[in-house]
Amino acid sequence: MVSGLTNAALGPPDYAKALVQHRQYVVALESCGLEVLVLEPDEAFPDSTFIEDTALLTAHGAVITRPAAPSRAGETTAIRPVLEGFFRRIEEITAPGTLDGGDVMQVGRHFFIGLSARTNRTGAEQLIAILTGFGMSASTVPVTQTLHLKTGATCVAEQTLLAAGGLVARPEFSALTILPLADEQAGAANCIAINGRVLLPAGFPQVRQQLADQGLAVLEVDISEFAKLDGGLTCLSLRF
Ligand code: CIR
Repeated sequence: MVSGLTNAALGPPDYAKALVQHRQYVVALESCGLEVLVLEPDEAFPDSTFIEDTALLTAHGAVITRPAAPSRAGETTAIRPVLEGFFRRIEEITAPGTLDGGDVMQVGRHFFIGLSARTNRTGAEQLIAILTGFGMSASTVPVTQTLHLKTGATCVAEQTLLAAGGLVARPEFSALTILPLADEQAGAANCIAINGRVLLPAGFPQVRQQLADQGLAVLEVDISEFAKLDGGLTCLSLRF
């Protein structure tokens, strides 16, 4: 993973520290009541720890994505057999569509799909058609300031987003409650809401308070080594 893609000028990750943080992340998920299946490392793909980008898992079926970064293109091959153990219905994004799972944000029964440097309109349209076929709905949101949609906004409670930068005032989110982040706290936008708790990246005490003020139970998880590769909390797992 030390050879993973990055735009962050934070230096290379410390691999030993990353392994410890990954174990702590798994423990945090388990403490929220989840059962966690940890896959074998895939040394051929340095970014494969960011497994969220390879698939979208829904209550009605799974979708294998088509990651845009050339070095990540083969990651989905190893995911299919794993998903086959859990899902009867598995759809797939196909060329020329590209889509990274980090661009897909579920809010209730609706999915927002970020149009980003990684997810193109064709990929988004394919996903909208698939989700509509699953009996769910989806729509697009432009993403210009962050790698993925969920780098800048995540759903932390029912119909409620924690959002940063240009995503705070997007008209697509006008029906939702937005908890805005100050610019210097933007790194906290990628949270995971699980079973009544919110996993928050460590190091953002103000945001911790902001979430606590909403009555949310917060659990901090340090993922500093993954942030060096532009990764956040959601990227490290597929949750269903
Ligand atoms: C990449 O550039 O693809 C990885 N270094 C980071 C992926 C982060 N994934 C995510 O936000 N879902």
